[in-house]
Amino acid sequence: AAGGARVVSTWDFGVGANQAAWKVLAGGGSALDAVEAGARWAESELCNPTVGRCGNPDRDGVLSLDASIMDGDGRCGSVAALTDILHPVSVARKVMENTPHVMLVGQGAQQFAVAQGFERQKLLTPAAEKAWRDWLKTAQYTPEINVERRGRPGDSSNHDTLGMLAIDANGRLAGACTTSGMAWKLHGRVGDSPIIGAGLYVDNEVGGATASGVGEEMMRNAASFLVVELMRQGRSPAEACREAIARLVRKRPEASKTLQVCFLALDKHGQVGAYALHRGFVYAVCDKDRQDDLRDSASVY
Ligand code: SD4
Repeated sequence: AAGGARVVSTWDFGVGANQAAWKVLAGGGSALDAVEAGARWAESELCNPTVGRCGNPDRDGVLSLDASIMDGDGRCGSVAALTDILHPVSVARKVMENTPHVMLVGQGAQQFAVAQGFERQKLLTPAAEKAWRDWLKTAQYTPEINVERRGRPGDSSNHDTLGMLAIDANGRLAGACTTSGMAWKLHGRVGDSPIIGAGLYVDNEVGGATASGVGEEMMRNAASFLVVELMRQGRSPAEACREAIARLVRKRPEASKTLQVCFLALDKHGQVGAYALHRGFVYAVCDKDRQDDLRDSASVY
């Protein structure tokens, strides 16, 4: 049933997320259901300091989650600065399906989630709270390149924001993005992940793109939209990602030396491409031939 279905995800924990999504695709399910399942896997996984319940909090010690979901037909939904709800991606899907809106934030998003049957629960883990207390000793906000990839002490796996794109057996595309954002961000800060066009964009006519890294850079450039539009003009997914990164470097040559930005794209034919500012970005590809393919992205630096 899976045919030409394929799912791709950011970072090495994308392998596990892809496998959760693949169960849906292999059963003939939709790309939309697949990316939701994959993102939910990442949100529950223990222990990822940049996604879901294990995420690091903001500088006030509050764990606030951002997520988005988009179908290739243009439907989309997102939540930002959501607290105490385990599955932001599923709340984003409810925003898409059960409201006339695209995005809900903060208290309103939580209120909506509870009204939709999601349970409120305390999410901040003792490890994240300890990391925050350690951070408070210096309280310096200087995002390090790929810092999340190193995971926590004693945690051998590497993680970061999950961006996922899928194409199903019927050639329909969908994407999802879920994150706890930049650790130690200002309370109320929203990143690119829940912003349609910045952290995620999908169009059945062309393909989809998603991003990871310092979200402010993607938001300045409507970056995922840019990658999709470059593909629309004929670039391959890899070329489109590379050109979007090149534009970022041209605009902010100094900042781009110290910040990480990573793009991942999938076109409507199932072709995959990626590009990053700095070395270290990896992405996972899963289809009927191979379910645990992990690839290194090319980069500028
Ligand atoms: C953000 N892009 O909130 C996300 C964070 C990320 O590794 O990808 N972190 O800016």
